[in-house]
Amino acid sequence: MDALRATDALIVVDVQRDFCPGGALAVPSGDEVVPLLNQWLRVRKLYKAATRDWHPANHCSFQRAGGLWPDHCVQGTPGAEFHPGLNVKAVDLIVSKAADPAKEAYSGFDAPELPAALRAHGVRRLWIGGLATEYCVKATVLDARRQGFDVFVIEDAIRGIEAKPGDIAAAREEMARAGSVFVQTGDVLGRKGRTP
Ligand code: VGL
Ligand code: ZN
Repeated sequence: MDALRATDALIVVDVQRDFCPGGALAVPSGDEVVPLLNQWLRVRKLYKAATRDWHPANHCSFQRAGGLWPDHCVQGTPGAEFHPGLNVKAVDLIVSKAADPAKEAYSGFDAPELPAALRAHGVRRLWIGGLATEYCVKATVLDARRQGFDVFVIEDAIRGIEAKPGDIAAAREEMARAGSVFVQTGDVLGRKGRTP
């Protein structure tokens, strides 16, 4: 397995209360990614970004506006907070996305400050985990590939919604077809979360 490099970055996607069990749009076992991503957040060498879904109360993706989803991750509400166990203090950049009421934005790259910061830091390769596999993780991974980054998907640190059977598998296939590589945390960081 590839060793981590100084030109690598971690992107933690949408690990927020509303996407975890008990939240408004809970991803099954979504909270299980937290201890794994905390291991990644301990790696000093990585530039670290965390995206958050950051909707205004009248966002077009909400069912009462004709969208697909129950109200979730409304700016400034408890559901929009990062999971309380996530080591947010270790994050270098928080990226808020989908704040325009008229636009859905699943990808972290929809917020221009993410690609700008990655380029400013000379980042070439991305390690990506978080929620949800078929939506914001997939969209972020595909945009990263389009923008020329090498992408590693942290397989044990993603969880999906599986609105219908096969959705997660299809998303994984799409990410693999786009040239991203699936890795396990322990294979990269060592079994005890040792930092290489
Ligand atoms: C997401 C559905 C709606 C996600 C965001 O973070 O994957 N999914 N908004
Ligand atoms: Zn959303």
